[in-house]
Amino acid sequence: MRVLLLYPLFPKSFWSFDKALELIGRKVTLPPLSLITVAALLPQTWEFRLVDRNVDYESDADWYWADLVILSGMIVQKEDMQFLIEAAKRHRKPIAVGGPYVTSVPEFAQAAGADFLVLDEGEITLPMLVAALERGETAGIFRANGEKPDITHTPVPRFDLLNLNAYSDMSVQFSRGCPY
Ligand code: B12
Repeated sequence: MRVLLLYPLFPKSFWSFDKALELIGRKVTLPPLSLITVAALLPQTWEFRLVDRNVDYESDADWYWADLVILSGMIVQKEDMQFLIEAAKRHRKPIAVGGPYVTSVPEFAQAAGADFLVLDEGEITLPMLVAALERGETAGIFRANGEKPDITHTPVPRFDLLNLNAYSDMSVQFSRGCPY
């Protein structure tokens, strides 16, 4: 399975730090830790390409290469998420979406035409996606139903998929969940 992981554009804001980043020759502050974690959780016999659209754009060859497209994102990225879901449909590629925004507002991704909604925490719901794909299913909604993963079992994210020189900082995950 060839998986194209796409991280949608952030609008310019305080958090983009674009002028400061220009001074140090970097494009973005932090990498998409979600997508490199998702890549580590999927079967490692699969092939992955990651495009952070805040760094570079995917090519026609990337779309052609992919068997499955995977998106993540926050509420501020919803405009580009919508664009990418529609682009996947135009390219006739199955698209699975997850992460904070679609977990909060799944109807957004459904209305945009996403095939698989893989919600909540990927440690629990990604195996459901893999099983559905193995059964030949072409759509589905997967939820963790309140179950929480033990992140000490989460594999090391696939940092090798990133263009490390594009970022001013790196992130690591050391805890999960807010008690409130
Ligand atoms: C790091 C971070 C940032 C970084 C972003 C770095 C980056 N490139 O991603 C910075 C500091 C820039 C940032 C800024 C903002 N952030 Co922020 N941020 C976080 C934070 C603290 C951690 C995210 C993270 O990397 N977690 C570790 C990874 C591994 O976890 P994850 O992303 O959740 O992924 C897991 C699951 O969600 C799931 N998953 C995720 N994607 C996918 C995709 C698929 C297909 C599947 C199956 C599963 C899956 O599986 C993963 C493993 O379990 C979260 C809060 C939190 N503790 O989660 C908020 C959070 C994501 N941010 C949030 C917000 C609102 C913002 C801001 C808009 C705040 C503001 N008002 O300005 C800004 C926007 C930035 C901008 N440029 O405009 C919200 C998003 C809410 C929403 N529903 O969309 C969160 C959830 C905080 C909150 N509770 O409000 N943020």
